[in-house]
Amino acid sequence: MQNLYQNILQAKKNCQKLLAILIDPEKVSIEKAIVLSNKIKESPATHIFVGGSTFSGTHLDELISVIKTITQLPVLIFPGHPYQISNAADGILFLSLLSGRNPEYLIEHHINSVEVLERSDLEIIPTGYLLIDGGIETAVQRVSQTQPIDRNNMELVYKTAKAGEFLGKKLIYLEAGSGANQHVSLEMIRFVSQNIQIPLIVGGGIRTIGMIKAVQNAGADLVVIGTAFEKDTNFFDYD
Ligand code: 1GP
Repeated sequence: MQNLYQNILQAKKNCQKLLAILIDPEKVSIEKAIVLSNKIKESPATHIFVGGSTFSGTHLDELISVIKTITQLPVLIFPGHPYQISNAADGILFLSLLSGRNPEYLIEHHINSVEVLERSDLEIIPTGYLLIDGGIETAVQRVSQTQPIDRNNMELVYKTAKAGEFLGKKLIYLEAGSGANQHVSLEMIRFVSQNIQIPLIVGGGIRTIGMIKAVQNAGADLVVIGTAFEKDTNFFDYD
């Protein structure tokens, strides 16, 4: 069994930056997953994330199994609902939407996930998830019926992330939302990463290799890209 969290911590300790490619099961068929996985194998990705706020289909287990037959990379799911949990993955970012005040996304879905998680072999990684305004109304916002935090509100984002750390979250995830116009600002990433001890994930609206590097240099330990790679699987060839 892999020790996903320990590996993330170790990478942080060694200043090794991590990169996850997001596969949204809502948009990706099994056929497309095969193409994407083969491309991911040649890319610098260190993790594969599988998730999407609106997914309600039935091919999740198969999709993850296919990905895992093609790549050796760890697959982490980050479900917005208990029915988006798949035991075919290696681990789960067990998210609390700390930027919002909707009890369903703070505790209710978690309670409803207990039975399925107890039966699974997934490594469970408690994660504080903060939605930051990225200039568009995102699916997370719509589905969770919560508002993102203003992208300039450093203090609130920092205090929310820090409260998450005090609550025992093992990761903080700053999310501008898939397809965001603007990723989380470098200033905010710098401020949060300098003031928390746990690893920081940043995703949403990161569209170029230059942006990946800038976000990593600002302090993100793990960067997530979805749309840019999905639209152009040659994304990493332009380095
Ligand atoms: C993962 O939602 C992001 O955090 C993915 O965003 O699709 O904009 O890369 P993009």
